[in-house]
Amino acid sequence: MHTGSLPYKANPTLLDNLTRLRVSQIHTGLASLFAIAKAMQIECELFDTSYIEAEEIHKKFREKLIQFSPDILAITCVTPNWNKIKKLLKDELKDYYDKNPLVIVGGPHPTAIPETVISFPLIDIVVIGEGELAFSKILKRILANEDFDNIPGVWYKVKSQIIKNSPPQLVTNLDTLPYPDWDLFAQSHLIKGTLDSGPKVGVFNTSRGCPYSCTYCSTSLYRTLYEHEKVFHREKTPERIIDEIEEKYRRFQFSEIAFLDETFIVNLDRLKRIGKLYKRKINLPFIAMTRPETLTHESLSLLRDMGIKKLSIGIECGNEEYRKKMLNRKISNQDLIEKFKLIRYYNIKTQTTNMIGLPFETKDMVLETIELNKKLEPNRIDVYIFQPLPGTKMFDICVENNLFVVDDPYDLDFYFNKSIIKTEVPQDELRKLRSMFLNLL
Ligand code: B12
Ligand code: SF4
Repeated sequence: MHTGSLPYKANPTLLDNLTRLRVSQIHTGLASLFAIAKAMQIECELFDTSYIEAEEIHKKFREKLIQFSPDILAITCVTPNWNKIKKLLKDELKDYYDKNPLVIVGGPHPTAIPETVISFPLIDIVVIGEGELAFSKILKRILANEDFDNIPGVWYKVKSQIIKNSPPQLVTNLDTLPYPDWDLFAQSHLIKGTLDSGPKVGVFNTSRGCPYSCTYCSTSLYRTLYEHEKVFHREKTPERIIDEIEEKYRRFQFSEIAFLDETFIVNLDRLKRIGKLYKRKINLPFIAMTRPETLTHESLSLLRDMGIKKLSIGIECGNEEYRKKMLNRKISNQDLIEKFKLIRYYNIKTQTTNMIGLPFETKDMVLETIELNKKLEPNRIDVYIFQPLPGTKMFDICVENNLFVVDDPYDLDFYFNKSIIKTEVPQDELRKLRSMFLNLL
């Protein structure tokens, strides 16, 4: 085993998106982990593939390994990056890097299928779920030259034996988290759009644990994972949120804010309290995501008074029955139309997110989604071709019904441009239908 026995120089390299994303944001999960590592005086560098051409990634990674010579590689992994990460580790660690670093992988993909991820020979540790508590303990153990037993949410290898510790623990009080550390990210992550001169956007999480359970989303997996915890949805206090934004504003002077919470409005009382402080102390335009159910005169007037620019709202499918039964989203089309009217009344822009190519979805149903978007009159429409995410109910439905048309169900297209399941509507037609959405604008 090479864990716990090496003389660690304690240099975790945090490896970001392994796909080139022209318009990407600071990864708030990694920023939180950087803060933890740095507080322990651990020297960190980021290998960030956001602005690297796909064919250059391996070469640049090799250069980074030589230049930084890390003892630990800490990797974040979403499902579409899994195969790329495996290839990178296999090609570059085995042949070009003789140091045998400790490889730790966390994020949504290992959280969904830890068994598969830890079984990959070059991976030593998998962190399931929220990473702060586990990562901090792992680093302490490394520094003390101890092994990783009894760290909740951590699976690790001793020789080839896999040790599975107890389920992960949630950070119950989010105010105890360190302020995210943005220093290792290129400043271009703050720039909105593809032009270097675009407005600067600061990204923040104010809560964790979406209270809903859509069948295609990883939230239901997370909820099951944390069944033993008393509270799943947690919120930072308004004071902490404002302080965090102010601290970052002093350093980075962004002109807009994007709140990354899955559902920004859960607790109206909290929104009121945030609203007051936000207006007085921050007063920057912002965007947020929320569930349509949460939109009322009261919540919308609060958001407007805070200076909201745009709300992003999931529609997903225009067929009411499919949306309710298959996606577990129970709002009616008529209510959606009313909600969007109400948003317009408050002069707030909207963006809808939609999926097409869902299991058993017919062409008529896709046309219903287009029709509904037409009625909602959003300012921006995002449409993704559905791909099942591991650990979700929809993934199980695809397995049960033998819908996968690929050998590897984790080989997802990063941009959700193609389907990997048997769809009622042929792929070419799906792409044509997709462009019909954009013609609505
Ligand atoms: C906002 C958001 C985005 C934003 C911003 C992401 C960002 N900059 O952080 C944008 C729009 C850019 C985005 C893009 C994508 N997203 Co997104 N996103 C989200 C959302 C709603 C919140 C993310 C967030 O802020 N979380 C809070 C932070 C603090 O948590 P975190 O990043 O997960 O990190 C924690 C843990 O995962 C863990 N961890 C993560 N990495 C590591 C690494 C190590 C070593 C350790 C120890 C721990 C660890 O510790 C962190 C701290 O607790 C989530 C839903 C969710 N519930 O998470 C989906 C979610 C993460 N996204 C998802 C997807 C699929 C994507 C895209 C692939 C889609 C696309 N092609 O556009 C890309 C991938 C981008 C990338 N490389 O990460 C899926 C991932 C599912 C999966 N199985 O992979 C999720 C879960 C939503 C879903 N559909 O279920 N996303
Ligand atoms: S509301 Fe959004 S984040 Fe919450 S379960 Fe549904 S899709 Fe996931």
